[in-house]
Amino acid sequence: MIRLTGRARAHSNIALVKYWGKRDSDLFLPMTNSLSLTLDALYTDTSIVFDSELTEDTFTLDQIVQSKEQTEKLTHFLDIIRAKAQITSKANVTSLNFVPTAAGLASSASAYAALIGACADALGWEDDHKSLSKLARRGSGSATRSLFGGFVEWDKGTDDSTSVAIPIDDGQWDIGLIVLVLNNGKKKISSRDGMAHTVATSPFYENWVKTVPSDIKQMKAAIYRKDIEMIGEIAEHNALKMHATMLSANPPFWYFEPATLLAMERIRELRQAGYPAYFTMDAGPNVKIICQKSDMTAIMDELSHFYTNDQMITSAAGPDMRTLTEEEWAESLAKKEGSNEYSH
Ligand code: 2P0
Repeated sequence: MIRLTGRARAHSNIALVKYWGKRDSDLFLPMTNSLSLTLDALYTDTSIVFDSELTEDTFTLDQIVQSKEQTEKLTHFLDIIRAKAQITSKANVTSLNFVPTAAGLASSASAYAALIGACADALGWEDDHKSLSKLARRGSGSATRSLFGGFVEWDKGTDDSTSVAIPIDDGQWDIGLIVLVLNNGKKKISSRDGMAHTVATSPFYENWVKTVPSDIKQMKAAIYRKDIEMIGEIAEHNALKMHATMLSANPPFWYFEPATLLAMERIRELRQAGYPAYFTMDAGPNVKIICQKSDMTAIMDELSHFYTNDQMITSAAGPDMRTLTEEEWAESLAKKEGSNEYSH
């Protein structure tokens, strides 16, 4: 019997210049570069055991054994890893999502970044985050960026070996993000389907592709200058451009809900009140506020008329993916079991 065990933690990320569309859906090569901020507050811990005696892969998420269908994507990903490692053993995968109560924010980004970290740990691979980001990409595009902390660019590259994440800045300065949880239900259209439909049918899509390079360039200059107004303005414009490609798809679709639009208005009001605060939205109704870390408490105060404390999750920039010791994994399990503060 051969058993190989590994464990890792990776944090979620929010794109400030979005990834929306693939040019190769098998290799997950994106149409454009994207750029994100990794979040300290949201992460996934994953443990994997490759075991030569197993007959199939199993996947347990937040202490619930997942169905065969729910395990399919994971198996597809593990097949890529097994081929690279030249092994055939099936695996038991256990993941814990650390996302504050009822946030509905579990992300495939932290999931696949933690999984590739755990695989590398189990297989004794050299800890090369860049190479691991390429492999995480094969599980989910946004996972490419979650290998690194702070601000991260995903270079679209020219092929499998060059489509990779690049750390830009550690984000350890006065920038933070508040996630406004407006609806924690499961989204109606997956990002994967939504982006494929947009690429295929939106007449605006080619303009999206044309304008992203300049958003990336300006965003990098803004980060370099730690210019929060400029970061926020580019991020808002970029998010709305992405959502406009969905409104112009045929048939059209959108992730916004009335509460989303209201939140956008309220963030504009925050700006009028003097806070540099900007919004961005992904493939769902929740709104993320980009702001100064030092303003987060005051902004939460202002917004407390409209939202409960549970609906506002504050985060600073998060760290790189890292492996976990056996003790740290045991602590995570205990935290999950013992705490009401976290749920799935
Ligand atoms: C992003 N999103 O850049 C964009 C913005 C959603 C909107 O990456 O098909 O779950 O697994 O590559 O990574 C969500 O897409 O899609 C996403 P796949 P993924 O964060």
